[in-house]
Amino acid sequence: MKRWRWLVAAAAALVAVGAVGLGVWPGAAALLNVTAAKLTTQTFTDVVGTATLRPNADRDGQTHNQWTSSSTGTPCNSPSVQCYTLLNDNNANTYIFNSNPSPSQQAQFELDDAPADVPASGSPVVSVRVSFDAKKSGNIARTVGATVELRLGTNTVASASDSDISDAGETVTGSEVAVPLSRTDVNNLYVVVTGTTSGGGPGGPAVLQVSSISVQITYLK
Ligand SMILES: [Ca+2]
Ligand SMILES: [Ca+2]
Ligand SMILES: [Ca+2]
Repeated sequence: MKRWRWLVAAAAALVAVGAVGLGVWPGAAALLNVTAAKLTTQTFTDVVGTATLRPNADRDGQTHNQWTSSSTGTPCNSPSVQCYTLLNDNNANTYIFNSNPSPSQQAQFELDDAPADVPASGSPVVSVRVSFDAKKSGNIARTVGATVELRLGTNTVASASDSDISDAGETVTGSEVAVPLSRTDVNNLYVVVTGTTSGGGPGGPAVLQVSSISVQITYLK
């Protein structure tokens, strides 16, 4: 009985990855052939793996980025301020924030490397999905938006975005994107956080808070 549940779950995961791949990625046919071949030779539970990558280092060095640490109240680009720790601690009360955010004000973070069971050859990672938690504070009569882009070099691989972040706080999850990535590609992924401000009215600036960032990867073992 237990074994059948594993089989059904594994088959569903493969169909999901394949369906996304067919729509977006030209190599989807090859992927489906590879997964079909694995199905005949491997245990079903070994075919697909998932992992969550979280920020593990500040990336923007001394760049003037206008983002501030909630724990120290100092700019993320100040020496010795480690803003990434606020984004991977599973604590909504710790965050980076930007008063009156605009798209030119980026905060960048490195991500965890691929887990040990991601194969070292080929392009085992087949899809990625970006999520983050954000909240609006300050002058909530204004509208703030937030975007987290997943980048490899100068290319944006995937993103999550919401043009109207609520003052109650919300989780923003991007689309699952089918993309072939090598293990080295995964190790080099990083995220870029930006915001927008629109609307007006009296009062001070609106504040965008980002308290968590995660990237889910799906790979073939
Ligand atoms: Ca946090
Ligand atoms: Ca929203
Ligand atoms: Ca990395």
